[in-house]
Amino acid sequence: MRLYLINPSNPLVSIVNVKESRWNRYRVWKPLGLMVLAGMTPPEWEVSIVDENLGAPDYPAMPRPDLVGITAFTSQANRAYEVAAHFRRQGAPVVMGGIHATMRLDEVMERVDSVVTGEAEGVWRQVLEDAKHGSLKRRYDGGLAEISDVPLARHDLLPARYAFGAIQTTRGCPLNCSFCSVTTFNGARYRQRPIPDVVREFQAIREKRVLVVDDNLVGTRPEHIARAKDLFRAMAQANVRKEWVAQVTINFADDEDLLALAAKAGCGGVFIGFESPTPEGLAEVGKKFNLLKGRDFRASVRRIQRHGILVVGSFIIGLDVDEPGIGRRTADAASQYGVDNLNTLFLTPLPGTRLWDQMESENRIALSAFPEDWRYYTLTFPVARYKHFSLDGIIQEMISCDGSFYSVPRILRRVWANLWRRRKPLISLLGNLSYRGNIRVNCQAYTDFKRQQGNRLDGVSGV
Ligand code: B12
Ligand code: SF4
Repeated sequence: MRLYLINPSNPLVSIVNVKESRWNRYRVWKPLGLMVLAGMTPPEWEVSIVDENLGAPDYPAMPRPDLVGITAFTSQANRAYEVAAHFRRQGAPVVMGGIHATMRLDEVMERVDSVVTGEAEGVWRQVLEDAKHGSLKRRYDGGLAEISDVPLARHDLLPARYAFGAIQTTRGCPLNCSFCSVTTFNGARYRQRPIPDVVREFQAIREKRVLVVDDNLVGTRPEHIARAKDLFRAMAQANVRKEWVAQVTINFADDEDLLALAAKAGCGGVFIGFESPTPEGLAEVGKKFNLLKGRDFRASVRRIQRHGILVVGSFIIGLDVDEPGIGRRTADAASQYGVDNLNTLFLTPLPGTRLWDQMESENRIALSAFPEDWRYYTLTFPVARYKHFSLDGIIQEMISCDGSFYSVPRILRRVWANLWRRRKPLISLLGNLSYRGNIRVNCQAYTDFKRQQGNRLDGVSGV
């Protein structure tokens, strides 16, 4: 039995070609969901994972499979449907799962033979059994998996062309920010995989560097933090020898022991969602958590960095409380907090979020010719009607934000500070130059976006 598991590309995101430059290896990330599915697939199935981000293969030249499984974030949905159509024309059954299939069930049902909603651990073997007997059901609902059932992912199946391996140690998030789909999809209960499984899986990863995909590696409550400490101790004890990066909330900074243990276990950098430079912005997205205990962001960031851990800050622009000048204000706040890199995104209504429900009810979703328009739901294009900005206005805010944070004097100041503190100055320089290089690519993307979508968006001038 032959199974293809496919991660479709979005050409607006997958502009990198790994063969062209070794540096591009740092911009493609492994499709862990498919590696987990492969980890649950019985040996009678011959499994191949196709990651189109490494280049789409010549599907017609490949042997006809007995089953095709496709994953997709919303931004990959168009391409997912193209790939599904190809295999269905060949007569191969197609099953789709993942976040988009779960949030847009009816749309996906029309385009594939079977849909798996939710986490797949509880139903995947049944799907394979049914496929083997030609009796696939139209829908399987995995709901939330028993966390101890999450298998070791198949880290051996993808080619050695990625800079980072990938692993997941927890699922779920209680914070339910308005723009985020994680609480709806993975639940509000924070679930932690057994520590021995995680350590064993780290040891099975060949790459030296690893992305921990958890939405919040350390969690928010004392018992979550205690478990994170146990995990880091176990990793250090087992000498896993990986340098890893992870997403955390700002409370990571509040516990010196936690920071020291994380650094000892190999933590090289963290992504933190600051979301907005204003308390009003944090209230709007529902992340007042960031402000608990009278938070001093600069001091928090410095505490993390003192352990040799780089901090990438993420912000959103286009909130209802944002006014002209928000781009510059965000860059200034990020510089003041002292983050090593800044990643700013457009407020984007993603299906299944509270923001989607709100914007849809207020008729504020500007790019809504679905499924075609999903390719713009990358958070790097303005797809909605923003309260205080025209389409051009919000793009200019983004350009001003990136231009200001990644100006040559600011980059030099950051690199100099890292040199002075002996804190990975070369990585800091390369990271900053890579983000600065992206500004040109982004500007070209905005120009193309306005050329292609300009007519449809002419009337978009705020709410
Ligand atoms: C790692 C990650 C990335 C990596 C992607 C690596 C990769 N190629 O997969 C990177 C950094 C590249 C990335 C990029 C983006 N991401 Co992202 N990312 C994540 C993150 C944190 C973890 C995903 C993961 O690996 N989970 C672990 C695996 C095991 O879980 P899973 O993929 O959900 O798979 C399970 C089930 O869904 C199901 N399943 C999945 N696929 C399939 C297929 C079949 C056939 C079946 C049966 C079942 C099945 O089975 C699996 C086991 O239970 C999620 C948050 C989250 N918790 O999901 C956001 C998330 C998926 N990303 C999100 C977004 C918005 C993006 C971006 C658009 C924007 C951005 N800048 O972040 C880009 C777009 C990339 C693109 N190509 O278009 C949103 C997506 C929402 C949506 N509706 O699409 C999420 C949910 C975060 C959020 N804030 O809401 N991301
Ligand atoms: S943005 Fe982060 S903190 Fe907020 S709900 Fe999503 S995963 Fe949780």
